[in-house]
Amino acid sequence: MKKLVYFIAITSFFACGAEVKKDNAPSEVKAEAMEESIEVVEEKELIEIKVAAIGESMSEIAFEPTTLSIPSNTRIKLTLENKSSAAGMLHNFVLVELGSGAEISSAGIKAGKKNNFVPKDKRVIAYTKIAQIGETITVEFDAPAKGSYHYICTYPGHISMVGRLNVE
Ligand SMILES: [Cu+2]
Repeated sequence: MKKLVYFIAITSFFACGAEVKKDNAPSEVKAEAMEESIEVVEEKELIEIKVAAIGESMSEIAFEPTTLSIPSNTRIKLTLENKSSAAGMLHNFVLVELGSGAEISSAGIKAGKKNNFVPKDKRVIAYTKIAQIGETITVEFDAPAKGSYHYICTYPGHISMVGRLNVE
């Protein structure tokens, strides 16, 4: 006679929560790593600058003012207003290294409208997109190092639009 032996396997199902692994080590490590990766953001003074682009003909177009002075180690909030009203008088504001304006302008024409006539060039410090007639555009950027810089309009043909920014 065969003896049938039944093995009764009792499987215990532990409900969720019966044994929650208490191991905080990984999350603590993660928190430390996050703290390390958070950069200390220095609160910089915000300096507001307003620049107008004016003129109804190629001989009139200009920035107003043509000289700006700002303190160093600040954050600049620059507003460009296109005050021209004649058709096609579009402008941008491009802050560049002193003396690089002519090269940036011609490279800007190659960069084309889709790039707001601003080339990818390390001498470009900050810029606005092209402002339509009557449009106001604001950009924010950190003031560059102490020194003098040019601001130009890289819209094709507007090479006469130039100003000087002094960081003091
Ligand atoms: Cu212009």
